[in-house]
Amino acid sequence: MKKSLFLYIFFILLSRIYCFSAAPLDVRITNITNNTFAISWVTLSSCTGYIKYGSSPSNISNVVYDFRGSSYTGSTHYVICGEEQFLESETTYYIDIVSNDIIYNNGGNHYICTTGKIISSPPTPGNNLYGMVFKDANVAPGTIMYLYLRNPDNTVSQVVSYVVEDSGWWVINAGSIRTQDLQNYFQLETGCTGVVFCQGGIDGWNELETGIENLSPAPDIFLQNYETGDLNLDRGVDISDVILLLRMAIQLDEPVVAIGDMNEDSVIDISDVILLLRKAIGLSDEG
Ligand SMILES: [Ca+2]
Ligand SMILES: [Ca+2]
Repeated sequence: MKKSLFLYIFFILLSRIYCFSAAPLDVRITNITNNTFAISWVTLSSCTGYIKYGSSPSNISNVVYDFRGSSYTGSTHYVICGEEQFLESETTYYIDIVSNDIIYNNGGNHYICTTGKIISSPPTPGNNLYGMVFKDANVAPGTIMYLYLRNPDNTVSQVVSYVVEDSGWWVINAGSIRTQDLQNYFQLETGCTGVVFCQGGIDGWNELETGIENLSPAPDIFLQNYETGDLNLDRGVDISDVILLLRMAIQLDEPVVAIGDMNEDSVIDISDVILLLRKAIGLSDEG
């Protein structure tokens, strides 16, 4: 029964003609103000990317490109909406991602962002939180930093983000971070911590939680590799990773050897798929 279910899932997914390596992974909407937001995602292969958005699901036609330009290609993607577009406050926007010219509409539901209200008072000037991100001995530009703040009473802020610069630095001003419901600026209490997640796509990830006083500057952050076999970069190995690897093994998708090569022979083939399937269903191959 289990076996036939797997075969059925494989058949359904293999019959899709689109390329999974362009599919947006870890899509996040951050930096929401009354008139801007950022939407970011990663892809397994180097892709072009832009968004289409509109204030109604039936009219998603406005285009915004990656902030690095319309000709940018890469595996981390970051679009800032509202700097050159006019967005209304407290308004819901519907967003589709276009990756390598394929439209991804979140399974028909679209990605959704509701802008915040206009806060009448200006933000109190806050500390800059800043630091550097590395991959091994080199800086890791293009890594997307996500950060939120947590007070000792467990109230948390909205999530803000920043793309690591060519120099390796990131910087976020703590003063303009809003509360989670976007209704006001977040008031730091004594003992506030910052929770950081670094998304480097196939270059890896890392996370850090520390007192906010330790974020000016933050300790250097080194990207660590995703677990071998975790092809959808969700920090776990399951059957959806096996399907991705199978597609690579039979050349429906671009192989990602760095993550998918289970037996470390520098190629992706069906023996890797079998090893990953065993891992995914809990038949450990260790020992
Ligand atoms: Ca996974
Ligand atoms: Ca292999």
